[in-house]
Amino acid sequence: CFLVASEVEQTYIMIKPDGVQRGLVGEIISRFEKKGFLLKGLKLFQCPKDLAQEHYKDLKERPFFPNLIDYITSGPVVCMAWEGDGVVASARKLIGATNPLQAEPGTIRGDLAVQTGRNVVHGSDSPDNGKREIGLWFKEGELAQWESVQTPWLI
Ligand code: FUP
Repeated sequence: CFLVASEVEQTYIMIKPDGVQRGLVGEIISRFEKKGFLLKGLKLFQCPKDLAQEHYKDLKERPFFPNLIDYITSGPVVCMAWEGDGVVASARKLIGATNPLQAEPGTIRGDLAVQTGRNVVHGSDSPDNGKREIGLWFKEGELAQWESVQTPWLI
């Protein structure tokens, strides 16, 4: 008999060039670590134009698309894969609304950003897109095969 391990949910989180330039990398990573998700992939990366276009292909017809591509490729980004139950929706909550002026205080965008076009961080919007985006941004072998060593609960 074959046991198929149930797939753990993963999301693609990216600190955008403004987050890197403003020295917010540690602060942003911290929020996901403290929440308790598992870090599976992490790298600083200069995104080529074609990858940015593929990543945001659903927004291709939008008027802000060329600016979005220029922004994402304007400097290095921090690519991350995070894992855990419900990580996709939870990460979106931690990140906050697309427009930082509408993002709640306590969220990353609510605390750290002002402009939609400089909203410091990306998070996948569904588990399927999580898989798609991790596949786009990471190569085979770049994700760590590890489980966090946590102290077991006392009860
Ligand atoms: P989000 O899922 O919150 O990242 O938001 P979207 O996928 O709708 O948008 C992706 C990125 O496009 C945003 F992070 C910033 C940019 N954008 C604009 O520049 N103007 C807009 O009106 C909407 C989005």
